[in-house]
Amino acid sequence: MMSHERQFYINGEWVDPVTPRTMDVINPATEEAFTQISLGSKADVDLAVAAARKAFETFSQTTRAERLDLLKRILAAFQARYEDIANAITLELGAPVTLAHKSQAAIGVGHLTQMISVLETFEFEHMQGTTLIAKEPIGVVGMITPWNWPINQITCKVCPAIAAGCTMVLKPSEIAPLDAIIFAEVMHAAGVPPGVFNLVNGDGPGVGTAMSEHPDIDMISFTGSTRAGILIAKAGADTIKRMHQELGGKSANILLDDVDIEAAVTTGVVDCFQNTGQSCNAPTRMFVPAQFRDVAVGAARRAAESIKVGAPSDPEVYMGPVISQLQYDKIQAMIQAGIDEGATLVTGGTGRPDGLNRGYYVRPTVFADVTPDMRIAREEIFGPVLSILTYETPAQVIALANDTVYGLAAYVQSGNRERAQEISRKMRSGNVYINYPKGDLNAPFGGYKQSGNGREWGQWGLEEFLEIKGVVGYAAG
Ligand code: TXE
Repeated sequence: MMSHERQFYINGEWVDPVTPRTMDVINPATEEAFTQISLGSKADVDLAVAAARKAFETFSQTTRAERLDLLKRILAAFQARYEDIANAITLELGAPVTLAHKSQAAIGVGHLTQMISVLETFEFEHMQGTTLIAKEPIGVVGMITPWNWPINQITCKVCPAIAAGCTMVLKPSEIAPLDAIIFAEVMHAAGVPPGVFNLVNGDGPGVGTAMSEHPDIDMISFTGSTRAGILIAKAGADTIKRMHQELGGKSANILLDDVDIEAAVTTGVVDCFQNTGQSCNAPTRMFVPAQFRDVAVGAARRAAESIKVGAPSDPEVYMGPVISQLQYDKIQAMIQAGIDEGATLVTGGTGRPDGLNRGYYVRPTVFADVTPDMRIAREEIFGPVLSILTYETPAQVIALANDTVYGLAAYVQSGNRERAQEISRKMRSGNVYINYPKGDLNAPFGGYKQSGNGREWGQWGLEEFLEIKGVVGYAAG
């Protein structure tokens, strides 16, 4: 194993925690601890923030060319450790090797590449008459990230922060911290100046709260549960920090009556169960025209039953275990709630899939005849559980899709692009995906309503890390 697992990366060096405290890291496929990390405290956060504050003095003054060069070096160093990062994500998250290599690690390269191209042409300042409008780095950023797409969430915060000229302290999820430790090694290998990037491992109440309250942190960029997002916002309120938050979701997938139902349902199921259903924008509420209910249910059953569930080391496996005992129990309770509330269990259900008695494996589960008031239609489950609802008219499905406290993503499937476009404009969500498109890393990513504040990815992500200054009278009038 790596030698840095029990250390933190502060001011360009690997250091021991101020007060030793360790936690086991569990492999969700075996339920066994395979290593330990250190959990930090406020004292470690103070050291990291002081280093970041000091480094900001010089890093904020670097040129675009210098930061471009740095991002290119980070990209090269990341590619050199690509296999290690993918393997770490398989070990700690239980992500199947194919997903870990082709999606989880790949998106890190995607964000780095995208940010290099954004930074090449981004306009940091312009004149508005005689007034200068200048966009400047916000300062020291605290980054708190979750475990479900760990390197995605780290890189989509770190890349724009570097591009902006910010310095940072990262606290990754304590249950999937290894990829972040390797990422810190990548930053070191790339020659990131001391103090620009710092890593402190720890839990939410300890390190997370210390960061949220810290008077020398100018902004928190957080991805995780709405529950933690509320606590972080409250803890940060006294210091008027900027709060960027990417929180939960309960995304609708609207199938219009002009679509190939069989195909649209099949892709909807496969997308919903990607990463074992542990994605904030998973299309978990599938809306089908009432007349196609039976066709849709049949297609969903076939799609769910053909998904290969098993050991993450098997390249043929699509669905590995969920991350933890806690998530496993939560998902089991939600499946039971669906049964108790009278939804039709189409396939799956509680308990482990046949033959998988060890590891946090969940059965790919589809419910039909779900009504909008049921818990499985309202709450984020974060597991492989799909709810199928029916509707009669386009106006009704728009209202149903928007009837949620969340507003992260919506999906629309139609044979008629104009109809899909019209619906996309009526969705109260930060993202809409029409006809299962290829991803766009320069599209803004983030939520309306209780799914969060602010946007990530590409130029939109970069804007988040900038203050705007107006210098009136900059030019002679
Ligand atoms: O997330 P937490 P959990 C949702 C999903 C899932 C649920 C629980 O519904 O079932 O969250 O997952 C840090 N102050 N999402 O409990 O607790 C924590 O240490 C500061 C949605 O694992 O939100 C970790 O680094 N920080 C999601 C990070 O927050 C705190 C991704 C996320 O952990 C904190 C993951 C506190 N008080 C889960 N409490 C998405 N939006 O993609 C926790 N943390």
